[in-house]
Amino acid sequence: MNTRSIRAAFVALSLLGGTLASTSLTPVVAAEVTVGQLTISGAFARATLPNAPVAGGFLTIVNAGSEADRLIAASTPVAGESQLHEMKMEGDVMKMAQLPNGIELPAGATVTLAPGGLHLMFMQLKEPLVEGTKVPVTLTFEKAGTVEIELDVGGIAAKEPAMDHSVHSDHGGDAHHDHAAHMAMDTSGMGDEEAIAAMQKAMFDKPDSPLTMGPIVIAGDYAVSAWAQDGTGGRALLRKTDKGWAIHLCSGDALKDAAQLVGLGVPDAEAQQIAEGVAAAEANVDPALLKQFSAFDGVMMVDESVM
Ligand SMILES: [Cu+2]
Repeated sequence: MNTRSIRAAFVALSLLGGTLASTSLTPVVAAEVTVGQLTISGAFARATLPNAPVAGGFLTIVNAGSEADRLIAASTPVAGESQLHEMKMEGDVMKMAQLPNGIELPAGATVTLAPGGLHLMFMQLKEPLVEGTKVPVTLTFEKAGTVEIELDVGGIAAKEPAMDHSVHSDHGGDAHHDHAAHMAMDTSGMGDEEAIAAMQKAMFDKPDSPLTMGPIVIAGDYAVSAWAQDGTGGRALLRKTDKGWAIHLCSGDALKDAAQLVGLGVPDAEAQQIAEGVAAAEANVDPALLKQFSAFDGVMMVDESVM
């Protein structure tokens, strides 16, 4: 996953941050692991949907040495490829990028890989990450060498390792987490469609660039909603969680295709229902607007973007 920038993703992840901030988790405490002068703690990952293509890993590294070191690689048997990533806000645009030179660990410093900032990125996932399990990861440091750690898999929107209050994501991602606090809204008492529309309006709509919501198609705990704004647009795949509807990912035409929905983790029956529902609902939509719904290029994982 290379650099990708979209305002939509920023807005969407604000929503996740706001509504799923404190998911209850299995009470496990990530073990501390030491290699040379480095201590790694609070290692965790988020549970993923079946067929999710990517997942993130988070941890804290304390360099107690007098020399800088560098995290240069990560690998795990559960993913075809592992990368070191950063995610940061530039204005109101979210950017995620691979760090080809790794992650610098200055002497005496504590470096946190946390939602919203630096993270391990696991791609080509071979199996879903299941809450309550552990994922083995090998970290390679320039000087300290190689070490095996385990990530505790938390809930799908976990923001920190379960029960480990010594680790907080003080740097990385606070911009949108703070933002999220303002954007969190109570949609209890609303119907599903009304709640999704209201929350996307609350997130995206601006006086100088109004949001147009397209059809919203709901199947079980999944929904696809189309939106347009400023001559562009896309579709969002949402999941119903115990905290309400949350945007799982953003894309364009992939989200009107049953096979692609399945590939993105939606169960067969719901994928079929959504594809049929979108086709029916969009049959009457102005072609110019439809074109905007198709404008979103690729797939932006919002769950993983909350990193
Ligand atoms: Cu990433």
